[in-house]
Amino acid sequence: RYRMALSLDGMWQFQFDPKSCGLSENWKDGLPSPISMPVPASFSDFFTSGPDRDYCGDFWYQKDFFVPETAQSKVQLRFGSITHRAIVFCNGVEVARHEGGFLPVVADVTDVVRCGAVNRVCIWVNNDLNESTLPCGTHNVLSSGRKIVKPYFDFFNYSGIQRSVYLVMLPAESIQDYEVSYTLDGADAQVDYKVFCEGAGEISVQLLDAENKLVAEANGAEGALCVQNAHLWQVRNAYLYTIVIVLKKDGLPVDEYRERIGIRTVEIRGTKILINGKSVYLKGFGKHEDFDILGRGFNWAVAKRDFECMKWTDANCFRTSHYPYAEEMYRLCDREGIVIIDEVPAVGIGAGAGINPYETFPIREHHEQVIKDMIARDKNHPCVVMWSLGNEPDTENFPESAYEYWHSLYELAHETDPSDRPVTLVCCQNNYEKDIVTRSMDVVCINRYYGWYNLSGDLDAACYGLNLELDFWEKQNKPVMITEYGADAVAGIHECVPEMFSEEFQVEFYKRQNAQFDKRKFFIGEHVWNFADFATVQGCMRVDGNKKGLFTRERRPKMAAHYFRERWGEVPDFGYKR
Ligand code: BDP
Repeated sequence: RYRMALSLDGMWQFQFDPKSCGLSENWKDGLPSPISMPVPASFSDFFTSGPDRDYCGDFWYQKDFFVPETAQSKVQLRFGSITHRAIVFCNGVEVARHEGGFLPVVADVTDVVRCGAVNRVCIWVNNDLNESTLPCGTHNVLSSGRKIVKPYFDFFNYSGIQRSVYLVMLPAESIQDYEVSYTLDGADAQVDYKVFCEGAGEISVQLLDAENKLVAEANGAEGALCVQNAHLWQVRNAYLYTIVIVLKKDGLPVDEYRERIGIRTVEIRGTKILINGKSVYLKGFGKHEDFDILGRGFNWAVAKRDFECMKWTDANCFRTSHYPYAEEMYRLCDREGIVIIDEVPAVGIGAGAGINPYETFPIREHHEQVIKDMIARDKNHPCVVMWSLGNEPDTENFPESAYEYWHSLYELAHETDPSDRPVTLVCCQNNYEKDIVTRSMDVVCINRYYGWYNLSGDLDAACYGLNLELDFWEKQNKPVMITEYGADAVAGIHECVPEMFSEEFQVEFYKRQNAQFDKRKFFIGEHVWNFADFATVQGCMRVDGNKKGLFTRERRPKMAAHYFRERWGEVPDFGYKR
């Protein structure tokens, strides 16, 4: 009633800027010779030439849009993300600058837009990687002058405007943000809230149940809503309330904001993770935002298919490896009762060969900012049960520096989250005895490739090595889960004797290792690597991308998907290994 959002998705204008002359030549006013480009989508896979598909450097987007005469007092452009960095110009005026490709960019354009007229947004974007960016990487320059990006990570460096864009219109005095946290008391629950507004006024808050019946209300910017006989948000059995926040001035409403929330608690106790006081076993996947043609572009149809595939396997959880995903995914998880481990794009922190990344990579400040921004965006989603500070950094070569770096981030995440969820860091196949960071997290998350990258093909030796390691973790008295394990399988390759790359080997790999996990009471979850096959840079280890998916890139099940469907069908969400 008081605010409005208009979608600007669709065809935009686009142009590469290989000489980086766009800023000095004022492309902010209009691109000299643009082509059309769909938004949201990664630009890469539309192109039929290698240099275009693999383009690394500056590029621009442009769109003309109409702002209604009736626009509210405040006008914003909101991008779900722009990968990896951007400067946004509206009608030729710079309105936002942003570093990092996986969280929203909001530009206040109130002072530069013309209402009842056509306006123009032009965006300088850059997708290069270095050791001060997250994710980390570098580039080589070919003799032709063309740059080739070298990611320190195993996914294609898709970029562009990969999520939806909105023109947002708000009243002069508006609700900016809110936060909630929960305590359970027998059958009842208390929802503590805080509302943040721009401009003064009275605030009232209501909680409606799923039938839109009022169950609790309170007044003030801070307070508590008491819910009798609360319906809890449970894993794979979500119940959502609606929080309605109204801002009033002189007794009259000037803004209203509604959002679905779920009442649930998350807590670590001993070697268990408890949701609503009950120990949960996390079954699911490391995923990617990745699909044919779209690259990393958000698409509702792909998201729908992914959820159907996840539910079909009886999964209850995924990790947003290796960056925060589009917000739409979190809303779907809230609704489906699927749990998320939410990860920042801190991947590739390690230079090997005696170089201490914590002294040489200038990333700390940006890393802290991304953690704060991710928590700010996702804090109210019931589906998010844990924050992941990063994936597979170097934790063994400079253990003290690593501890100092990661532990300060661990504390930052705890301080930032109003409901103080568990915090983790996902560690790689390393010298786990030397690594003192991983064991200091709330949950130990390990990525292990016994039988694939090491002890390749030898599943007896793989199980032996895995058990040696599990004995070590057992002594740490922490909850432990595997956040990645897997074997590449090229769909359609079958063998009588399971050999690497066949579908039979992939099944055997998982069966053997799962049998080891099942014997360990402190083991709280298994995340297959990966949900689906995905695009990577080319290389001698990759046949048309990474083939560790349980599903193919077009989301057809491999044999291992059928195997997990059977297994997870028998592993309950709650109370497993009590
Ligand atoms: C792990 C990485 C993941 C890779 C995977 C693999 O965390 O991003 O895709 O290995 O090699 O180390 O398949």
